[in-house]
Amino acid sequence: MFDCRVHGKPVPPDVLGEFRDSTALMSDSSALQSRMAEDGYVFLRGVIGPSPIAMARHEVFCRLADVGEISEPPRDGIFTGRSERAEQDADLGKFWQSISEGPALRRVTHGQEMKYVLDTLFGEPSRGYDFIFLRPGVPGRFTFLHYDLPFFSRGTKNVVTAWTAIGDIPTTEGPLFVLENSHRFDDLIKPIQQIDYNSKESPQVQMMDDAVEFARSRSSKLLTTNFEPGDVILFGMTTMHGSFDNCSPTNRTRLSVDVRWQPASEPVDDRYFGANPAGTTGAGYGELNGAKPLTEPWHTR
Ligand SMILES: O=C(O)CCC(=O)C(=O)O
Ligand SMILES: [Fe+2]
Repeated sequence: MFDCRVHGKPVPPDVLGEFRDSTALMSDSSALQSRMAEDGYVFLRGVIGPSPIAMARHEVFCRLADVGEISEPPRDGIFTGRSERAEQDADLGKFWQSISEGPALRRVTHGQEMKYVLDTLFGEPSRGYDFIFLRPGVPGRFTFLHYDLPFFSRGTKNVVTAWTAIGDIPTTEGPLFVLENSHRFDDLIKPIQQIDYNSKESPQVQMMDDAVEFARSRSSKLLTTNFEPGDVILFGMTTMHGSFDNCSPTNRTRLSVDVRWQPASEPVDDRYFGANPAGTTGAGYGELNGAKPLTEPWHTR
C-alpha cells in the first residue's frame, strides 16, 4: 500500500494503515471531539489553501537557499548537501527564530483557517502557542515514536498538536505517522501523567526505537497518508507519533510545521509565549532541531 521506511528498514504492509479522513466534519464540534476521543487524532485534508502554503514554502526555502542549503528554484526544496548557515550567522537560534516568525509561515500556522479548526475542535476560542516547530526533513532525519505530553502540559493538560504539511509529503519522504490506539496504552500514559512539572529536571520521555516491533507487540499499526499541501493532522498529548525516513532519491526536503493549541480560557505555559519564547529548555529557538544546519542529522522527538 504505502512505501515507508523506519531507520532504513521497509515497513511491512501488515503494520501500515491509513488515517481516517475527517475533512467532512470540519465544522462540527461534537463530531470532531468524538473522532479525537475515539481515534486520538483528527486528519483533515486541505485546511490551508494552495496559495498560502506555496507562499510559506517559498519564504522558508528562500532563506535556506540564501545559506546555500537549498538549490534553485527554492520551491522544489532540493537539498544541495552543503550549508553555509554557521559561517553566515553566528547565532543559529536567532536565524531560526527569524525564519520561524516569517509572515507567510505565520499566516499558515496562526491564520484564520487554522484558528477556525481549533476553535471548532475545542468548542470554544482557542490559542496557538507562539513557539513553533518548523521541520525541514532531509534524508537522514526522522523522529522517534513518542508522546508529546511531557513537553507541553505545564499550563493545562488540554493541549492539541496541529501538524501541517507545507507542500506534498508522500510516504517515501518522511511524513508523520500515528500509532493506532496508542491513546489507550494506559500503562505508558499513566507514568508520563505523573511527571513533576515543577521539577527542574528535563522530563523523562518514552521513546520507542523500533516502531515496527513496538506496533506488532501491541497488535497496532502505523497510520499515515500521502500528505498533500495544507493537510493537517491534529492529535492529543497522549497519542504516540513519529516520522518515517525521508528516502527521496533527489534530496527533496520535506517541510512541515507543528504548533500546539489550547483553549484560550485555560492557563498557559509561558515558556512558549511572548516575543522571545524560552522553549522547553530555556534556549529558545536555538534548542530546536530545525536550528541545525541541514547537513546535520536528527534522531529525536
Ligand atoms: O514532524 C516530525 O518529524 C515530528 C513531529 C512531532 O513530533 C510533533 O508534531 O509533535
Ligand atoms: Fe511530537
